[in-house]
Amino acid sequence: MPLDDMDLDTLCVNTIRTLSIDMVARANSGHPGAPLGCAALTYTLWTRYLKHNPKDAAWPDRDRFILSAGHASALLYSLLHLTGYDLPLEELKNFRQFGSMTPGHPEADCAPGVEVTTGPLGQGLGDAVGMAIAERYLAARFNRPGHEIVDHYTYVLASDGDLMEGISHEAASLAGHLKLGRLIVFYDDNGISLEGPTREWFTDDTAARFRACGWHTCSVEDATTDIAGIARAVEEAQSVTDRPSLILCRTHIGYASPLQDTHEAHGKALNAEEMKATKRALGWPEDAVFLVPDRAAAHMHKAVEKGSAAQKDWEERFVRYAGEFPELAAEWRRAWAGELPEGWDTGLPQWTPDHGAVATRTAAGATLEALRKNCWSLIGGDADLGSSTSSLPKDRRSMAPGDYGHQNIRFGVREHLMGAACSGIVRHGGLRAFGSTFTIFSDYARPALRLSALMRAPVIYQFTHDSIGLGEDGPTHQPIEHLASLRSIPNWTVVRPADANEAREAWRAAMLNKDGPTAIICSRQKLPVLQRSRLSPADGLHKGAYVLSDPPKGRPQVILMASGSEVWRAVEAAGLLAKKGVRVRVVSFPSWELFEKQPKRYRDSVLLPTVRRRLAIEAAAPMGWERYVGEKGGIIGLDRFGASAPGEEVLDKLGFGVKHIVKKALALWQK
Ligand SMILES: Cc1ncc(C[n+]2csc(CCOP(=O)(O)OP(=O)(O)O)c2C)c(N)n1
Repeated sequence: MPLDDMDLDTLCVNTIRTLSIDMVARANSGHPGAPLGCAALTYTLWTRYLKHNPKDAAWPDRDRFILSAGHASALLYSLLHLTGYDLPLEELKNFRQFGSMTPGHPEADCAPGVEVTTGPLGQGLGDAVGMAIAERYLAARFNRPGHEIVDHYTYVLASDGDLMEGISHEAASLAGHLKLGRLIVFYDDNGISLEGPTREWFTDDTAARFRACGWHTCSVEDATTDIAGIARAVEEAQSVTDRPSLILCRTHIGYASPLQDTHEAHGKALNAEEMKATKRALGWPEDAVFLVPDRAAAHMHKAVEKGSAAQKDWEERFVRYAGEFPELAAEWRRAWAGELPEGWDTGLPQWTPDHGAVATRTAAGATLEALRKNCWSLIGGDADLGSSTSSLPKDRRSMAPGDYGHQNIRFGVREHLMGAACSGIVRHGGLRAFGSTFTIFSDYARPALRLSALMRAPVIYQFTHDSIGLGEDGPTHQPIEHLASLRSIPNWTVVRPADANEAREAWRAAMLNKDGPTAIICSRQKLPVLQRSRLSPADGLHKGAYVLSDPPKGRPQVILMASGSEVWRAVEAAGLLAKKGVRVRVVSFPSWELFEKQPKRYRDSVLLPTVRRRLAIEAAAPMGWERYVGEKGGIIGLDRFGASAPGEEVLDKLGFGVKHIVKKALALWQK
């Protein structure tokens, strides 16, 4: 059939299909199956329902589209190109090449319109829950009768793999509980995953599962081609406003190719013969490559006109809104410019030794309480440990189904989802997000933490119960390798405050970091508030490491450096060493990453290159401290798991007693 005779919808869908498989074939790598199967459903969504303006991918009230099945990236890139985003055909031809706008899996902002980084299955679904939460929170805060300034959907395309992953259970459960009616998920139910037919390992009744979690479900029998059926399902999902919706879409993976309905279609480029056969079956010229028929281009490009008009309408409505609510409008603009509200850090708590000993979790929590009051755009919560991590607001008011205008979110025992949702909230725009749990359970959020770093999403974590010092809960709850592990993630900032005042500064540093996630690592146990009239001020924390004290006279002979709960021990040890005639400098070292950002001159002024006798003290895996202590230095760390006993005793037994520190320092000094 000549292309001129092909009906317009089919022509457009086949353009998406063929572009996608051309990309994969050109790269000789990628995933042709899902784009062939899901082209019609995404085409229907993108051209009829998705509210977006390809010329302004950052328009705040756009619908969000999350490709949770990130391996189908060619599909997303084809849609972006065809609907008029700034993603030239040339970039489609450069699929999966170094420095292109079209990496193997979608990376946030690699091209305009790519909302989040996806690929590790299930993550996109978690991000989307965060986005839907952000939408409802902002709507509750800003919308006024007759002024629906925030009014958009979050759409997700999820695959079998997404729904097999554990995080999908967490996401379904919380989204259902919160009744996030503007979250609409398309499930690409093609019965095939990477290794073969899913009937051999995935036989859940997915619709029943989501319904049990409080979702609305509907299905499309032939989502490979039935555009009218897809449209009906979208409208049905949109009409259900009190529950999220799952649309089960029966599709054929690798549609029209010789590999249709087999797992070979999932992740292998079609060879030349298979490409020809597929194009023939689609009624396409079999030798055409990267062909975009004019009719298809013109039709899909209408998204620009439609989207610009929708955005213009929103902007006009916003002007009227700003006329009636100038203060809210000013707040809105500031937040969307990525700025914190004026006065965001005024009135933060201060501590003196007169307050007695204070756990850094308590101080961090008190700081958070003050920040939350100053800063409406900071939202987040805990994974069912808020009273232990001190992240609960005093009034205990939290987001609830239908009542979304509260800053605190009870994520429940769903750390992984909390991590992904926090990234989603931040990537939604207009908001900052935080999550809190025990440091040990950062493991449960690890895949999401890594992605937030990859996206440079400035999520803040308050991780507490930070070492063997937590005591009786024992080795299952005592983090050992977690500091090293978090520090090893590019773009992460780890801050482990030494006392209450450093905890406040840690929160300030986290709020000021717009470039990636920050973990504030806090103690369970109480720590003395350092005597700042004698020691340097706590705002030295912003430099990552700073001199806390120096010998009264003469050059230091030994440097003790420590983070968190070990700092006061280093200070005490320095006092005892002074009595033995050793001149000791004490360095509080809360953050390697902040320290590495300082000029060499500053770093040398703290670690004095000529003083080679340096001892690092940190109740965690020692890995990495070598770079700061040097060849002649030593480390008191942990190369074993902890033990269940009172915290001070465990610390003492495992080498963190002041006496042991003195002994090690003396040995270094005498070497
Ligand atoms: C967390 C995670 N585990 C494994 C993979 C590797 N992987 C990519 S796609 C896929 C499954 C493919 O099946 P499905 O999700 O149904 O996608 P389809 O075959 O329909 O394209 C797997 C295991 C991954 N991307 N993420």
